Amino acid sequence: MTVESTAPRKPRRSAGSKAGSTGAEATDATGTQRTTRTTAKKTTAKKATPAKRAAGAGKATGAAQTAGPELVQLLTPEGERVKNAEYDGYVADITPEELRGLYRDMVLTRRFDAEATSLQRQGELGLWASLLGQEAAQIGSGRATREDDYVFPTYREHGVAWCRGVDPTNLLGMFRGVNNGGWDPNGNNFHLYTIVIGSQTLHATGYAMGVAKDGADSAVIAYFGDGASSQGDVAESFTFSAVYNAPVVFFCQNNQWAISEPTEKQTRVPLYQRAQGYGFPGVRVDGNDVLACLAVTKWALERARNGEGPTLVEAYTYRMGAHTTSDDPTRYRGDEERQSWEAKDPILRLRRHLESSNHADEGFFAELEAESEALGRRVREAVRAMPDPDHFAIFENVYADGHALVDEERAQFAAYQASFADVEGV
Ligand SMILES: Cc1ncc(C[n+]2csc(CCOP(=O)(O)OP(=O)(O)O)c2C)c(N)n1
Ligand SMILES: [Mg+2]
Repeated sequence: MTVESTAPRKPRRSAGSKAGSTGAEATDATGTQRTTRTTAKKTTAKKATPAKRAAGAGKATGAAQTAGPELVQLLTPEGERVKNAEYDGYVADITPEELRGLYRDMVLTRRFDAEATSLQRQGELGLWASLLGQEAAQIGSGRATREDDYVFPTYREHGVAWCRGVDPTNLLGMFRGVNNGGWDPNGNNFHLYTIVIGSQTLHATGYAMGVAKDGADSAVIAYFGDGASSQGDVAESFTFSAVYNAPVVFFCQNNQWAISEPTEKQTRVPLYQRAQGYGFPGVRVDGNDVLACLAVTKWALERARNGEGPTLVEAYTYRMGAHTTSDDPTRYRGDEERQSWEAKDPILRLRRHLESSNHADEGFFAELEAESEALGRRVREAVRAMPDPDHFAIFENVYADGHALVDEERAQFAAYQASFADVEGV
């Protein structure tokens, strides 16, 4: 059984109940209980090198990545299509052309993301949060949404933005520091990036409650991370969406890390199981399997549209790169962990499937490569051409009708600017 229903069930062995265990226990993706941090450290410490010890619990997070009874998977890492009675129906009519489309989405998103990372290194952006490794989770779920659905992202949802039709160059303005957002959220029903961790789940819940009151049959989807799951905002969103039966999907990308904190420090149980306590279903999907992410998100959105309320989807994936360009992951995790996830690369897996099913030929891949190059060029040129904002623009969108404090701050800033008037060359 993959879906956590709200029906009463046999109690699970409670976390940390095993005699003599000093650490919490959680069920991993293989469906077996694993002992987290404290005991994991003890058992691995013997052979661990200093670097491995520094990675600490990270070793445990990297260990449990094979498909198990809890993980919904439709494509194996080798690209083999596996049957799933519950979710096959949601992708049963997918055409080879659509499969190629998903592949193209992932390749172009990765290319855009790599370009943005390079642009940050070249000083063109102040910061970048890479989605490397999370392409399937984002493209699968993003392509499951309908035009009239509304999406509330974090700051890493570049693939979802792509699916919503937001021009990728628009994502870069905020990271360059030339605007406060970069796109009209209502243009594509894709809210602005949200940096305050977890807060967008509340925005999404409130919005979804409004959708229900309007009697619309659209749905709302909120993206957040494993670390965000510890935020009070997320807990409140779960409570409110449940009791108001709001048409919202909570899409948690469990990329195993919240900056330097491993997921197992956020929770004693797999994250998807949290939903049960709030009275709605939770499901864990292979976040590196674009087809499974598409199917599971379609199912969850359908529930929302049918008036069945919220769903929690935990996309089990991995952040292949640094948290942001300001982060150095070698300080808290080892290479082996990344290598184990490289073998499950979301793009490679779909490519293997396309090739073994004869759904794509060399010409397709070559054309896509050329398209990627062109996208990279377009993004570079667009960023370099972004004009600096008017220095006073920052004061314009704080309040609709002006505010005394903002007026005061504007005046202070004007005086500060004026103080440079006699400095040569300024
Ligand atoms: C309320 C709040 N607390 C702390 C931070 C600093 N912060 C930025 S990203 C981050 C980690 C988030 O991890 P996760 O939710 O797993 O998302 P990921 O970055 O892995 O996608 C933290 C703590 C913040 N932006 N907002
Ligand atoms: Mg995370």
